[in-house]
Amino acid sequence: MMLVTETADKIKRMEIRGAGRIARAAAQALRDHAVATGTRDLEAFRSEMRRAADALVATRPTAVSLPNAVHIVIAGLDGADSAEVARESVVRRAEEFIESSLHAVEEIAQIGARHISDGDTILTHCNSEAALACIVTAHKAGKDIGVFATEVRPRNQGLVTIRTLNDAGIKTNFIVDSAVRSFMNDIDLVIVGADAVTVNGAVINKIGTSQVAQAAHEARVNVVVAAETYKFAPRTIIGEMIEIEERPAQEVLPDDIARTLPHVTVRNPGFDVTPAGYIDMIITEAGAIPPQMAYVIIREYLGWGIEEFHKTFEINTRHME
Ligand code: RI2
Repeated sequence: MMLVTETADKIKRMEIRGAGRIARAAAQALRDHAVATGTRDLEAFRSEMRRAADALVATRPTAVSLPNAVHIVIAGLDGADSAEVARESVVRRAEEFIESSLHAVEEIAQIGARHISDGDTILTHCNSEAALACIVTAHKAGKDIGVFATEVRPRNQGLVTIRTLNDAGIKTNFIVDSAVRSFMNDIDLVIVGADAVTVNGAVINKIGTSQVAQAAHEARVNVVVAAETYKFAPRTIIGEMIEIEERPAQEVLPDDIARTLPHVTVRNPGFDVTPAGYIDMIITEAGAIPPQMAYVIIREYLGWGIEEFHKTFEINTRHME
């Protein structure tokens, strides 16, 4: 479990962060763990892999890319008839997932770049490799673009974003989160990433995204979300809600100050929900879709329909009788 514990710790501490990156890191950790787990006993191998899967999924609750990736990687465990077959399946599925994830970001970049016109000023919030890939690809295609990037309190992911934009040679304005509305009239397009997309097309992304989208809506600026299909949340089909991670208070207010303010409670949700009505389109590797088509992605691309959940329903119904 050493490798898995290490990766899990890095994800928890946000040393590895970003919904796509944590999904690939989890797949890689499962792959390496499968190789390192030498047992020839099928049951022992299965339970070892399931323990590893649980440890990875438990690190951060919101980005659904993480459980989706883990689910994809260990999906062959049940059908395997030997530890060797199970091991091969984990290794193959993990490698395929990582490759397809990287490929998906490239596809999204191509599609997203077409939505950016010469002369556009784009606003992005937080640090999304999928959103940035669209912007950088448009720039590389010779389009003259400028970007407004937010600071992203409290973890300052905006610093990572402006480094990438700067290194690509893109003219960038760095603003505090609360300046978004002041500059919205200068913006042609908002592009953000996603940690999860629910069946009704709502997008869960870094805290502040919904304010950005609301300001854009008011100013009639289109909001585009760049999200790989594995960021769509299958369990929202059965009414499950996405858990919004609440992070430590110390990220917002240092302990020595907090101690002097006994009546003050810090609230630090990491994410918020932007309703489908504020989103013009979601760009996936399967093409650009209106947010209302989220169910089609969950069904056709992730392979989850309501049938997958029938077992859950049967158990619940029996329980109610
Ligand atoms: P990509 C990040 O979460 C941000 O909310 C970002 O918008 C989203 O994941 C998607 O990122 P965090 O890990 O997968 O910074 O597009 O909390 O890189």
